[in-house]
This record gives sequence, C-alpha cells and structure tokens, in this order.
Amino acid sequence: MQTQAWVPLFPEQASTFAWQVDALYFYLIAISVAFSIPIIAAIFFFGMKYREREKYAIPDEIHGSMVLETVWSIIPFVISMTIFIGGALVYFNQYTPPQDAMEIYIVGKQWMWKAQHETGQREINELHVPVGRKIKLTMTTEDVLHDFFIPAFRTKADVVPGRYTYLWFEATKPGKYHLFCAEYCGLNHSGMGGWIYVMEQRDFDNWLSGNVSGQTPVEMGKDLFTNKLGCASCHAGGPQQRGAKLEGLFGNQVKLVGGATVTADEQYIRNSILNPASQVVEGYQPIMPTFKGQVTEEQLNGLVAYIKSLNPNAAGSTSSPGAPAANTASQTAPNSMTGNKADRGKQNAPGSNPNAPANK
Ligand code: HEC
Ligand SMILES: [Cu+2]
Repeated sequence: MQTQAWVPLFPEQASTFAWQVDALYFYLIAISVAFSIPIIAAIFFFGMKYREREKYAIPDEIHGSMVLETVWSIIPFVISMTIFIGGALVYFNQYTPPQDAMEIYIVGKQWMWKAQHETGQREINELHVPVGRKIKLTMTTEDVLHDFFIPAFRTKADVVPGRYTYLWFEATKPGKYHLFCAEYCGLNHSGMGGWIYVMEQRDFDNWLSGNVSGQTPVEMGKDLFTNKLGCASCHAGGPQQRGAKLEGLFGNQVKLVGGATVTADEQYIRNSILNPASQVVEGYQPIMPTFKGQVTEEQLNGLVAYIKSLNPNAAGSTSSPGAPAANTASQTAPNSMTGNKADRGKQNAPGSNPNAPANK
C-alpha cells in the first residue's frame, strides 16, 4: 500500500505500525463507501419507482422476514467486530512500550520539544534515532498540555503536566520526518514542531560520538541526589538512614501508611519527590520535604532515571497506560534497557549503556 506516490494525501509510512493504522483507516473508508453507494442508489430508485402516487396509495402489507432480519443483524455485527478487534490490536501494540526499547526523555515546553538521550546528548526540536530499533519516549511538560505527533510513524500521545506519558515506535526507513505539537498550546503552537532524523545504526553512533554529551540522565540524577539536592543525607543507605530504602525500589510494590499498596513506577517516584506527604511509605515518618518548584522537569527525569538505575533487575521496566508496571526480578539483565537484545545494539558507541551497574 504505497500511498504517497500520486496525490500526497498521506505522509510516508515509516514505522512498523504505520501500515496497520492505514489498513484500518482504508477498511473504514471501504465500508463507508460500500454502504453509501447502495443507500444513495436506493434513494434514487425508490424516488422514481414510487412517483406514481395513485398506484401505491395503499401499501402492501408486510409480514416480516426471518432471513432478512438475520442477515441484516449478522453482517453489521461482523463488520463492527472486525473494526473493534482490529482497532484494539493496533491500539494495544501501539501504546504498550516494549521492555527492550532504547529510552529517551522528552519535555515539552511552550514552544519547543526537548529531548534527553540515555547517553547524555540533548536536543531541541530535533530527535535523532537509529532505524530498526525500538524507541521508547517518556514524556512530560513544563507548562501546558502538548501532544507529540509524528505523522509518518502514525503515532501521537498527549504530553500532560504533572505526569508521564509514553510513546514508542520502531522506524523502518532512514530519513527526516516531521514532528508536530498536535494540541493547541498557545500563541506559537503552530511553530512547535521539529524533525525526527532516522539514521542507520552506524550513522547514529557517529552522531552520538560527534555530539558533546553532557551528563546522562542517570549521572545528572546521581549528582542532584548526592550533591545538589541533598537527598543522600536521608537516603544514603545503611542502618542510620532516615529515608526509605531506594535500592531495588523501582518496579516493586510499596506498602503505604494507611494500608494501600502501590507499584513504584516512574509516576510514583515523581510523586514521592514532589508530594512526599501524599504517599508515605509504611514504617517511616513523613519528614521528607517537598521538592516542588525546586527541580525542573529535566532534573526530575534525571532523578527518576537514577532511582530506576538503583534496581538493575527492573531496568527497562515501563508502566504504560494500558499495562501498569508489573515488573519484578524476573526481568532480564540490566542492559536489556538499551536494546542489546537486538543485534544492532551490540555495535553501539561506548557509553550507550549508562544504566550499567557501575552507577550503583
Ligand atoms: C529529610 C529527609 C529526606 C530527604 C532530604 C529526602 N527524603 Fe525521600 N524520603 C524520606 C522519608 C522519611 C521517606 C519515607 C516516607 C515518605 O514516603 O515520605 C522518603 C521517601 C522517598 C521515596 C519513596 C521511597 C519508597 O520506598 O517508596 C523516594 C522515591 C524519595 N524519598 C526520593 C527522594 C529524593 C529524590 C530526594 C531528593 C530530591 C529525597 N527523597 C530527599 C526522607 C527524605
Ligand atoms: Cu504544544
């Protein structure tokens, strides 16, 4: 289904699920056309036929037809179920990030997109990714609602203040693809866009090594944790520590004061930092101060990445909208996060595995 050849109605299909979205769309169009044509034809046909008023003044009696009724129930049932099942399959695939994806943090801001790579590179309104690799975006915003939209990948997701949303894709063709903000977000909304650069793995590795990498999110988080924000004064570990144990936290269940149990996913960690009093860990005093207003979204991403890295067993764990993080020690090795399962991952530039246990 090469759709962009003659009339450029559709953007290129450049991700693994692009054709599925298009197939579903064309299926809906085909059904609409298949129904519209007979309906319009019937309007004309009956309009002509029943023009002779005298002849049809007294209608024939109709006694119903089992066959007809069965047919017009079953056909629409089958059609609507295929739409539902097709839609559900595509949706679940699209909004369940895979475990072995390469992770990138995205922060939206009036009016730009900021990206942080695991290896420390940062970009604004541009995102470089390797072809044929699963990429998972963990996204949030510093101000209002935005929406991260890549038409050629047929995917988009809202980016919501105060929480994380996720998007994943695997690009199939190297190239340059539009990125848009698809949620009206103020004066320069229409200018809030950029480009996704899909590169061959070796070009991507070159790009990585040619770009000054600052601190990786994990390093940044560690620095904030131990030096700048003083988290370590309470969370340093050992028997004297006043704060809850953070090693091995990510992906596991946490018992809270009040009896509730929650999964320690990205959202939970974020909330523990911004609103510590709202979810107090069982057995601890609510002495942790709030860090609301003291950390930027990017710094928060760093802290979350660092705390995630303290549980190597759960590295790469995700909590997707449809599938809450149920990751336990059964997860694979720590470097599953950087996609080393795929052969391509092996030729990575040095340092592409920041979550290696060295950060512990
Ligand atoms: C004054 C001491 C103190 C400081 C400083 C502090 N914390 Fe805490 N933290 C606690 C205590 C006590 C708890 C457990 C009670 C609660 O949940 O509020 C906790 C809980 C947490 C939790 C949830 C842990 C769990 O097991 O569920 C996280 C995550 C966390 N802190 C991260 C941080 C980060 C990141 C910083 C620095 C930005 C920080 N803390 C600074 C004392 C502190
Ligand atoms: Cu926007």
